[in-house]
Amino acid sequence: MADYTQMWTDLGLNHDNHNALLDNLGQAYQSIFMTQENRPEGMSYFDFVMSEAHGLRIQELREEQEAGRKIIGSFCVFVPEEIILAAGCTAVGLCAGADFAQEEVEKVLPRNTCSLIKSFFGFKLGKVCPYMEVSDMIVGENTCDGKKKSFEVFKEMVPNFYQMDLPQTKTPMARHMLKQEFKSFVEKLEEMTGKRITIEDLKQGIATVNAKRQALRRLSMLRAADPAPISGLDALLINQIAFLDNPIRFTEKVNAICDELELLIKETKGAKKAKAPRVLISGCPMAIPNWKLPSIIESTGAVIVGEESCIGERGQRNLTDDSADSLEGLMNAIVDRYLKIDCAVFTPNQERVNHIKEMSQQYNADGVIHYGLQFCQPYIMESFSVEKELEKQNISVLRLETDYSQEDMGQLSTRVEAFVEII
Ligand code: BJ8
Repeated sequence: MADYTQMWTDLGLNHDNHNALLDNLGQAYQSIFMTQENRPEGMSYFDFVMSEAHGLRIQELREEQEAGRKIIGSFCVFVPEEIILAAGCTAVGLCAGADFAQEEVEKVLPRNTCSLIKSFFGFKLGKVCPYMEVSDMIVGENTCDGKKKSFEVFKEMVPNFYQMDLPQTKTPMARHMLKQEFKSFVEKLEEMTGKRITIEDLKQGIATVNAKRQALRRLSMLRAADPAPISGLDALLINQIAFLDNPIRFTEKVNAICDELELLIKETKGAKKAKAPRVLISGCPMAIPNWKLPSIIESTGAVIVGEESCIGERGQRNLTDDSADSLEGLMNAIVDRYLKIDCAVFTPNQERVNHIKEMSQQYNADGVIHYGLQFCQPYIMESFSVEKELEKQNISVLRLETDYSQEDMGQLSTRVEAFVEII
């Protein structure tokens, strides 16, 4: 890796903390990803992106800034990338997948807050996330109570914070509200950039994001093969990188690895053995670098064949209709697309259970592991009805609750091994 010390200093990172984080991450990556057998060659690009996630990619973002682009950081798939690109800005997902500076975090947040929220506070307080520090604006969205109340504290720490309100139902009134919110977001970006978004800009933004989602969808579908041509860990990594990388380059690389996977499928070559137990993961998002549960699952010899998650199919599966020829029409299409996201903060949320059933069938899963982050009420509450409905269809379910610590590794492994044996 080149020397990025000056860049990190300019961004105000804390060197000691940041070096400690990079060391830990590097070791975890080596032991989790680089020890896998039968990895597709196309993974070398994604390994490279990861190795340069705090280096070259940040340098690129700073070069974009120098050329006049604004960088918009966010925590949720409800923040529309189409609109950000149309405004001539770049979207990045912010770090929220590892514990950091927990003692400091617990001075400002209750202990029983989910790990994802504590994580982004820790990255801010420990000054270790270059994506957060390079962002010209950070968007926080009112989804669960944990996020929206924690943003009241978080916005005191970041000068450039923008709060987006979101509905919790899908009624016509809720749709109207989301549309108003997205319109306000357009106005905010136009004010920041001093430029009006045109129909062409929005069509281009939609085309870029649709192409990215189509490539990820293609990758998902290829995992239906037996043997699965790519491990769940590698597929998750690609989905995580979708939030960091340049979208056009990323799309090309995902399509390239899909070409390779198609050949592997023809030759019945897989990342795991044929007839390996096939697991679908469903639940809370696994933000980078949260690889704990997938690595436990795949170390049993099982293969993860899909993620019903925002970093996975829930976040990426629907395309935005780009056929309208007015800004109003395109905005309507964007609202319709985003209202299809079946996050557990919505009530009722039958679409999510239906989608889990669909995914289990489509990817020939032998069982579903429901992953809930401790203290995440929306997903943990919903996990009971998910389990009931899946069991009616004879789909085996294991409900797990965990956090980002390593303390429950032994207990989780025991439960996952027992589950994999029976499916
Ligand atoms: S659209 S899933 S990315 S909100 S884990 S912070 S829900 S207490 S992350 Fe999410 Fe958007 Fe929904 Fe997707 Fe709260 Fe639960 Fe924590 Fe969560």
